[in-house]
Amino acid sequence: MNDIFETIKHVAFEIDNAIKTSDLGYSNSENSSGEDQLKLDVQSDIIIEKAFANITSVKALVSEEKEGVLSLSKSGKYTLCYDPLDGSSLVDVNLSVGSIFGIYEGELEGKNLVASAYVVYGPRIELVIATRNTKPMLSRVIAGQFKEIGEISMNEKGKLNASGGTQQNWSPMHKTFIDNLFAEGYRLRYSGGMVPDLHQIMLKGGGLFSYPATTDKPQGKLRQLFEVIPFALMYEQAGGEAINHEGLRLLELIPSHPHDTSPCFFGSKHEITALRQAYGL
Ligand code: AHM
Ligand code: MG
Repeated sequence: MNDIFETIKHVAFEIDNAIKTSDLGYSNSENSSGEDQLKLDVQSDIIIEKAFANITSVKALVSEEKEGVLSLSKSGKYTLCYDPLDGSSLVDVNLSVGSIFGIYEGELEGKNLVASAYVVYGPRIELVIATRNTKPMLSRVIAGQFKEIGEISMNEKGKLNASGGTQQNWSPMHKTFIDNLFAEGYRLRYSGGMVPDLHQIMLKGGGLFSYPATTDKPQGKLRQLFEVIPFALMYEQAGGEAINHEGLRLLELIPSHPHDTSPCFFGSKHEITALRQAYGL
């Protein structure tokens, strides 16, 4: 998989450059989830597609910005599912955004995710890679090259709380749970970009990130293959947990369509235990 990780490093520089220099307007198209695509979403998708076109270990690409599965190398072992520019609507206000990659071997379901990676485009470029038997490894660009900084481990209990979705549309159960966390002293952190928000919680030791089922989005917003499942591996390998609203490990999700979404909760062990109690799971 090293060829895949090296290619991700390469595209990270290109996407970072596009973020810093390109037109921030909308394209004339929508993605499969019915969202207007920014020119940057499309450009980032093309950067990744071109970079992986000749990587023989990759048999197919599935992108948040493409409708179906794009076949690549016949001899390839892995399918790369990715969100080329998550949180892209935050670029115009100059907040951090990211790219997320899930590497699957076999059918596209949680149990077949073998590794995941994400890039944070912020004041610095950072990359985190996790596999089934390694903790998430943080690298940071220093003097034009990615340099390994160290493994990420979460504490048993954290202090941060990030809960997405329109609050008006939360269930009373979710609202009570979140209110109780704040009453216990948790601090709000939510930028609206899952990559920097989940990254912050992991690096600051722990806490909880939720994107719950809401009345307007009963299946949540975040996509299983490119967002939810890759980050579930990160959290589990860092010593945390990642479950859905029914208590199922996100790494056990079986999407029936590449763009399926799922309510999702990522956190340290203490907060996920509290969530299970509050949700009666
Ligand atoms: P995107 O893939 O269209 O950029 O949307 C994903 C983003 C996540 O980064 C973030 O956690 C969530 O959408 C924010 O949604 P909301 O504003 O509903 O809380
Ligand atoms: Mg996204």
